[in-house]
Amino acid sequence: MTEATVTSSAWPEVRLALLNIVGEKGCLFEPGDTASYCEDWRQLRQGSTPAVIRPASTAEVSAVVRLCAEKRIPLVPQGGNTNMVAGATPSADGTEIVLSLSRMNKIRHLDPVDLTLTIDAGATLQAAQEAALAEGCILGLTMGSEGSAQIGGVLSSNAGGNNTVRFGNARDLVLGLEVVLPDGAIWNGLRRLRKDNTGYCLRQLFVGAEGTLGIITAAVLKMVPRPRDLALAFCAVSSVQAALDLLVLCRSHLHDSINAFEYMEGRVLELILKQFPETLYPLAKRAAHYAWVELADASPDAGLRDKLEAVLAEAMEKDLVLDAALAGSSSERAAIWHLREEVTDAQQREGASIKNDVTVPVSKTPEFITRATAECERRFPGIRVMAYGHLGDGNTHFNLTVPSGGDNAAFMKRSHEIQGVVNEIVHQFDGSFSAEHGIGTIKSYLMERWRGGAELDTMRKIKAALDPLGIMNPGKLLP
Ligand code: 2HG
Ligand code: ZN
Repeated sequence: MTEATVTSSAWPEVRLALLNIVGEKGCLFEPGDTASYCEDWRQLRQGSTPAVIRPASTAEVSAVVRLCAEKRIPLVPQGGNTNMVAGATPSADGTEIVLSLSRMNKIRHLDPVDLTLTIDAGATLQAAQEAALAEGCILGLTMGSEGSAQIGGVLSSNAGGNNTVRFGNARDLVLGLEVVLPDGAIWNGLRRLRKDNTGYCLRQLFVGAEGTLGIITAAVLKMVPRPRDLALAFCAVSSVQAALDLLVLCRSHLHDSINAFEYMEGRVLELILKQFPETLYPLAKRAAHYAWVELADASPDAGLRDKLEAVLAEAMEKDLVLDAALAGSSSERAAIWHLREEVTDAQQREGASIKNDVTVPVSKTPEFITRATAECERRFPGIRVMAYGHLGDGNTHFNLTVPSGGDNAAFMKRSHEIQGVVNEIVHQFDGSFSAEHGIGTIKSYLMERWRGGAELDTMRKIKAALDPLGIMNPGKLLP
């Protein structure tokens, strides 16, 4: 049981102790200063906190956690606050302290021979990528929010993104972690080893745990040599199935080079062009379905553009691809990716939207999209299905936008009912209701229904063993 100590008479003493640990610079107490930490960026949850604490070192994090454990004060770790499921938002009752990692943003070590980057949790993903690139390497993780998303949050939510098809999720990049445990102890597992077969894989317990088991303060991430040859095509394809057939064709010729394979329905692209009319559209005609195919190779002489053109020509003969634009320069490449990256903001501007970040086996994606679209349109007249995502991973963002002119609040009130319809279909395809965005506050109600029984029981036992006081990010992940 946690006590709402921050609202009690003990608070002045706690406040002083926090000031002693992190200093004035590390404490925000005024509502005007803490407000932006209290709301998720989608503005779905409005929390409240008496303090945002911003430690500058692992030792400070440890001292803050130790104090909070002693006083039974819940803590909400927060990175760049770009989470899709309100996983870093404090509760509304003002009893939880936000612990922001943003002042811990140093590169600790970078080794181009080991191909490892050791970095503080508060550094942004973009800063990590820039550091890697300066040594001729990259991190195999890229996403629209990388300028703000911080490494601790990226790992805690096991984020995915556009390169997962090649490099896996955030989880697959982690060789080592440093974690402050719920009693304040520091686990230094910052090992730069490719092989380390020594019992339970503790680091993977904290990746995807959404800060409910401890606070990630630093990580060792895998790098790869930077590609010296890249090819990117934006394709109009004849159907979702055609996009999938194109993926299979690309695999059979170019498997090792596929860096990204993304799909988008035509109506999603229309929404982007409506909300961002200045966006470049690189083809002569609009289409009902699109795919992005990116290839990368460490060799400058890989000839990827020619290889991609040859595969696209074959795909055109098979009527899979209707038209395609190949990026001829880095600015064209950026523009083509920009078209994909504007999707989240375009939906946000258009009005209320219910997100379903789902996966089914890759082979079932076309059938899933067709069935789920028909069912949603039948059950919720006027609803606008916005289906797109990481087809190479079977991960569809099956998002649902409010009917044109519809009431945003009334639509959002039906979230659970609408998600219920989608998730029943996901289940029929042996899929998952959360592919890469995690659970947070928004999706925790789904855990009982879809992960109940032995799986949820085991998760609860792990939580109770590591965080018996229940002070780490309460209300997230576990229902
Ligand atoms: C993407 O793939 C992100 O663009 C965001 O995962 C998806 O906004 C979304 O639902
Ligand atoms: Zn995504």
